Amino acid sequence: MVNLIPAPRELRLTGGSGPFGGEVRTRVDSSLAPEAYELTVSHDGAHIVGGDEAGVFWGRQTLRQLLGPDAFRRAPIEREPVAVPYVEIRDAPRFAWRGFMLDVARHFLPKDDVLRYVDLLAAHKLNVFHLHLTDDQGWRIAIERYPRLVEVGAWRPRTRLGWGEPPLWDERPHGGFYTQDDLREIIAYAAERHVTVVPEIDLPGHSQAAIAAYPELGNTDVIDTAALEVWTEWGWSPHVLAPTDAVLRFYEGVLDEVLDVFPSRFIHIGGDECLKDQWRRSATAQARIKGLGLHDEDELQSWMIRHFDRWLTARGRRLIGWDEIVEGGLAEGAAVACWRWYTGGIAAAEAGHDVVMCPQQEVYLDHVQDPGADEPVPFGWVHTLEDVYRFEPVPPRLAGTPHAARVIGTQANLWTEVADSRARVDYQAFPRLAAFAEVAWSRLPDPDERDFGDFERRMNAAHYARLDAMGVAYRPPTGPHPWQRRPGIPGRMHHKPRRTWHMA
Ligand code: TNX
Repeated sequence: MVNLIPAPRELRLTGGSGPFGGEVRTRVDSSLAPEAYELTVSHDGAHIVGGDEAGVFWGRQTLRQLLGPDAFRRAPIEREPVAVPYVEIRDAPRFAWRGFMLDVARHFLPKDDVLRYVDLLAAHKLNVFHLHLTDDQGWRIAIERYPRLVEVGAWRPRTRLGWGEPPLWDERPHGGFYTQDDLREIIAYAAERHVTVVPEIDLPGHSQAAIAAYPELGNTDVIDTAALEVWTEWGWSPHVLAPTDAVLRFYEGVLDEVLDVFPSRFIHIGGDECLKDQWRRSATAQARIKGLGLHDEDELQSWMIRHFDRWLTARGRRLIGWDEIVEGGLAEGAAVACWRWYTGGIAAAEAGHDVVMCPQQEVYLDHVQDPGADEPVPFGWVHTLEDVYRFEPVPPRLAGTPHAARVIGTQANLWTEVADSRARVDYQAFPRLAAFAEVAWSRLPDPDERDFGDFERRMNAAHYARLDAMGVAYRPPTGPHPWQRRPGIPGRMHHKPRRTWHMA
């Protein structure tokens, strides 16, 4: 809620234009909710009271918005004091989990660019940074006891450009990884900005890079995994982990080191898009199914997920996975990141599990943002800025029921099959991530009642200038700049689905 005290009353702030400096008095008052804040600007100065340190920090971000676009530069450039209107703002987030997932596996993003994304998230009051660290096309976290994961798994000989037939290739080798100290640095930098970094180690599917590094992780009784390379295609790889004790021990070893680096309560273990064909043909997998008294391969996957659920719980952490982990029975303490419609999320919430809503039909930022012919390598469904602004994380089926509280938050996901550089990631993320941030933080009306015109006016009047000050290569409202197009590289676009919220 914002109460503007009538203009022209304003405070002149000097040196307040840097992100953290300024003549601002702050204090914590734990009678306010976590992350809540009160910001007062009056003749008496600028005051921020936060429910905790995070609340104070979010209050500072709001003050920064009031200071004008130059407050979003890395250092102050104002010589004159900046006029800030008198305000009294009481504010608190709707959701505790306001997330952004970046896929650094399909295309590696250097550490400095990841740090910059922490700044971008913090400026938008997003507080969870989910790093998708492993996939078929690359393994990005150094694991000391298994050095080949990055020696072999972090590199691929070439990269598929777009999605057409016959295939187009970028013949440059691609790769990269973060050392554990790089990740510690990212985590510490994020913590200073009240952002939690959640790691994802994807299993048992999306594991071809790991199998290429350690062939014994694959289903060696049905294929010759020694010949496997880090994948250069996009899509679903048939090469999945073998459901053996040795593989469980190996991944416990991986996760041991992950826990040592990442203080996050939640650890993401993937669980998505696991093709079960090799398990169907593997005598070892079938013997496991029989030995455990399971019905089928779906239950075998659940058994693996359950194993890591218990393993993480015993170490004081909690498992989160993609909504496939609901199939074949959900592990006890697991939380679900719901990416396929709202379906798995509704089932999980009704069964008493925490849910983060991130449906690809609504908030996948790798999906194309305009139906126009100039969009670079268009992929997925069209999610315009307005579509994202009208995204509602709590579906009608849960709204108003006690299960709604199980939706602990929402997340926008950016996969990088075709977003091969920082500029391309910026283009996909912005301006839509700004709309998403407002959805995640504010209590907006139901989708159809939202005032998108007002949001657009605020974007045009202020926020694009802030993004410019932060050096974000966003998609201009009029369409891509000529250098943002990728003529000749084919995409793969779907037809627009009906708004899915009404259906759920
Ligand atoms: C689905 S979302 C995937 C990713 C792809 C993405 C492309 C999810 C859990 N799996 O592997 O990159 O679609 O939009």
